[in-house]
Amino acid sequence: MASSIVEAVREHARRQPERQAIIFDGEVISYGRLYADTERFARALVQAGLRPGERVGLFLENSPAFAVAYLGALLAGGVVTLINTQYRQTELRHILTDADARFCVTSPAGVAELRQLSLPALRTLIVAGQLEPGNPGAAPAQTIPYDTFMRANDDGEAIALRMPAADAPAVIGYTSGTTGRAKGALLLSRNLVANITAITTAWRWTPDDRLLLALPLFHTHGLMVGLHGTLFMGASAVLRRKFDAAETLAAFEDDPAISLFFGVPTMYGRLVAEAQRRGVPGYLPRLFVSGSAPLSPHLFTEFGRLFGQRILERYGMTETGMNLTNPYDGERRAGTVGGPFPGQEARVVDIASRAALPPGAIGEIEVRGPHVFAGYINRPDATAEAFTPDGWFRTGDLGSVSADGYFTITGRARELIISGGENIYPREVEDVLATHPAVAEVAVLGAPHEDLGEQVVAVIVPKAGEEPRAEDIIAYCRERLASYKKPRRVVFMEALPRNALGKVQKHILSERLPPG
Ligand code: MCA
Ligand code: AMP
Repeated sequence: MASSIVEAVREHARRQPERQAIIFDGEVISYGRLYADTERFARALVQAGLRPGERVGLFLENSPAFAVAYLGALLAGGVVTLINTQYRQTELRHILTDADARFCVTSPAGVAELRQLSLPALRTLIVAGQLEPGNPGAAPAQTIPYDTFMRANDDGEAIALRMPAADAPAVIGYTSGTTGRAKGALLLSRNLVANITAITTAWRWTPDDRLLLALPLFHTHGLMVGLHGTLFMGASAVLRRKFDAAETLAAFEDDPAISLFFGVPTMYGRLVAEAQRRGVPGYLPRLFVSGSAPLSPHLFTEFGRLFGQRILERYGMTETGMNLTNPYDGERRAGTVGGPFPGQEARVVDIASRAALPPGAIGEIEVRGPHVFAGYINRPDATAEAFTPDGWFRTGDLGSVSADGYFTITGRARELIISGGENIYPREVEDVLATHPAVAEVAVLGAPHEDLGEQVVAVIVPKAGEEPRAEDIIAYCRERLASYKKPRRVVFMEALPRNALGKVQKHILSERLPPG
């Protein structure tokens, strides 16, 4: 078995170079080409001065270039730092500085965003896509078009490349922190391999499978489940820039080879609505998987009724990849996330005593196994807090386990809003809104939303004499943070309910929200 994702790609390329790996915009990228491009990218990185362990930011939309840059950075000994393309100044400044990124692969739109920041450590910016003439790039970083970069070592000295070692740091995924500052979760190469081995086994992934991959590759779900599974198995993926329900149903109809679909619950809600309008395609994948946010039993049932298939719900985190899964064979139980993947452990513990709880009792879910990350970069305090002395990772999710081993996620020990599969920490949004000149106090909370699962609501106490408008509050947020973090509702109040210690009582606030 391959000991890294890159090695798996090399092996498939050696054995069957013509085998299809990625299909994008009608173009087929074979394993042979994918691995050849990966080596070229890796050599170009080494030639450009990348040293082992240096961070390479990927701030890029879905495309074959994403896969090449990802694999190439790993083969060159770099550590890939994943960056959500919706991130704006506040998030980008923090992540690129915290990760000390030396290289970044991005789009022309990404360059425009990065140009506004001061990032002295960033040496080279590789731009996939057409940079407008006269675009100065993002000095002081050297800005190079992706195609030029790929040719950089074509006639150069021979550069030897080494497959990533099992213990090599591989990927940093940023996950929101309770303090409003995202933490970089560092996964080692062996964590990625352990998790994808477990996933492919549990879901009976075969080389003949074809995945419709419309999830963003900068997240765990798209990358470490979708792309890794495909490349590990030597299977294929039809990669999309983004999700569209009508296009997805049309793809099932047009390409009967598509056998897998993974999505967040919002995508399943939209597939149901679309199928109600235009009918269910004649061909369907053999497996539909949902995760990243709770799938409501109602949606599970509706989908089953219409599509004749039971969605397999699973549970994961950036720090761990996938932890719990409903069974492939056997009962896929609505409202539950099943049990541990092969080779992994999970349990529910009492929040206060940390003792393991019996079936049915609600506590914090803890997980353990070879898939669990190495720690948060630059945050030994947060890393120490996240683990028990005997190596269990505290997920911060609340739940229970049934007597027959099915886990149910019932809530979160940390304040987190999940909107359309994107995570938002209220504190991040509060910190930004608190700087608005007309805002005296602010509290941000989640409220149910039909399409997105949850939506962001901001409750604002204006400064004396100020009358801010909801549109201005939303625009203020949108300029500074990823657009999905902006409030969808803004409610004005004269005061926030606080407890004796002065802490905002969000559960009371939630009850006091006017309907809307
Ligand atoms: C887009 N918008 C959103 C969201 N997405 N608002 C709230 N929540 C969202 N999730 C806003 C945009 O900012 C924009 O606003 C407007 O909607 C239209 O943007 P567009 O890109 O067209 O939206 P969309 O195509 O409808 O996107 C919805 C989506 C997308 C397809 C559900 O959010 C998505 O791909 N979500 C999946 C995220 C994901 O992969 N999560 C996994 C994380 P404006 O016009 O004002 O700019 S990994 C994870 O959670 C763990 C490990 C796990 O277990 O998997
Ligand atoms: P992230 O911070 O992107 O790693 O998101 C991980 C979080 O998503 C978990 O801690 C859960 O709160 C949530 N999550 C993932 N899958 C599920 C699921 N199937 N049901 C409920 N919550 C989920």
